[in-house]
Amino acid sequence: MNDHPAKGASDSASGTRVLVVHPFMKGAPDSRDPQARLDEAVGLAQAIALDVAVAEYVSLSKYRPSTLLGQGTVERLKGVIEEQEIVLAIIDSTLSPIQQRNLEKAWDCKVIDRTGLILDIFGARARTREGSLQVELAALSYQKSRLVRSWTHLERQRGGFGFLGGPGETQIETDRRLIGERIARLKKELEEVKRTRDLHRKARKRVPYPIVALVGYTNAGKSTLFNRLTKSDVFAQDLLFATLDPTMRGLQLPSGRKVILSDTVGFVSDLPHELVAAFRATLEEVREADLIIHVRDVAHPESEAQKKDVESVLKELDLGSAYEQRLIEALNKIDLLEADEREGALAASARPGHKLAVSALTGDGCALLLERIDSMISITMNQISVTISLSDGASMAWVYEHGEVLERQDGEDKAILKLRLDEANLSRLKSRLGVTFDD
Ligand SMILES: Nc1nc2c(ncn2[C@@H]2O[C@H](COP(=O)(O)OP(=O)(O)O)[C@@H](O)[C@H]2O)c(=O)[nH]1
Ligand SMILES: [Mg+2]
Repeated sequence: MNDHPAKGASDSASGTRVLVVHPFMKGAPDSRDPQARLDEAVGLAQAIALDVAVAEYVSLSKYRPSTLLGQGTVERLKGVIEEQEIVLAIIDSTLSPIQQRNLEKAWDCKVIDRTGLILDIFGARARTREGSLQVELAALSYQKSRLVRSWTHLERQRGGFGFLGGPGETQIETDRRLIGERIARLKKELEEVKRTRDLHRKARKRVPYPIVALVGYTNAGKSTLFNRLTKSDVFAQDLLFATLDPTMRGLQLPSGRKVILSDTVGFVSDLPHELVAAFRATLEEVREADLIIHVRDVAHPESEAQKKDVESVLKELDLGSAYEQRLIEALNKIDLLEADEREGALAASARPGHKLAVSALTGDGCALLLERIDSMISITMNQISVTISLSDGASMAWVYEHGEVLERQDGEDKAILKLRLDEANLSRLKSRLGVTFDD
């Protein structure tokens, strides 16, 4: 069980010292690479500035109801926790409330599971009202389910008295009722926020610069790329809100055009289903982005599956038709590829298109990426509104073929369309008869 040494990690961060454990079933049918899983969990912990002192994966030969981990492992880790002055242990799995409590007792430190950790991250990162509400809702539902599941145990512990509740009511029931009420209130508020969402979005759209959002899996290298691209940029330091929100920074492109770069919360594999809504809400900002950079770890064993996950979520975010026109796929970590694979990737990115090979670590390909962002932003900036007669089928078809239709309002005999066009097509459209440009 202890055949892989505990990995010492950064001691530079001043945050809470944590232990990260990724337990996996020995010989489970779909057992994926445990090291990759562990790396992801460590990445998640670092996302909220926890100081990962020790990280290891542990194979389980059987499921142990009391502590999940085997007794030998629990004892061995107790030594590690004491020696390393760990104050928080993260178990990258689902713990029952009883397992959580037993581990806390055995180790004399706080213990959280994967859902708890992800909830914390979402809570720290939610930027919109809708995002915060969704996260709070998920957190309360999580808490409530824990109360339900620990019911018998706690009731016995309390001796069955219910001092605080009504007649015959136990504390747990009171807690559940309070949480239930809070959940109902949150749901109502959430409805309201969703209803007025579009109004807010329009108001916020007045940010004077286009927004470029980095999306992708945790550990794909989003933050590294974010730092690399904005590192020596004076505009980044100039922006007032750069200091207020560390996940947004200004960036001046080679042409001199200024944009805001936004580092979003990362995707995680096997996201607990009760967190899906909260996760989507934290991605709300991506809907406002003028350009999306999908950062991929091409050296990851599950790179293709991750790509599909990200794409299917993006599709559901209601980003408008043909959002792919506003997307760049950054094939990151090419420094980890074999030389010939790397050459192939770099050659591919020299061709015009939406794929670009980079290494956020070495800086390879980053200059080209900035240029590509520049040229794509100049395309996405041409947002226009035109009126086309409904009988002019040819113009209508042309617009759909060459542009991205963002909005369409059909009248009696005319339609008003809001669309994005690149420079060349814009001038072509201007020479078409029967198309009127609004304002
Ligand atoms: N070898 C290599 N490692 C990278 C590269 N980009 C990021 N990393 C490493 O991958 C890990 C996760 O990076 P991070 O930027 O935190 O990923 P994020 O979760 O997407 O923000 C860190 O250990 C980085 O040092 C790269 O281009 N090459
Ligand atoms: Mg990050």
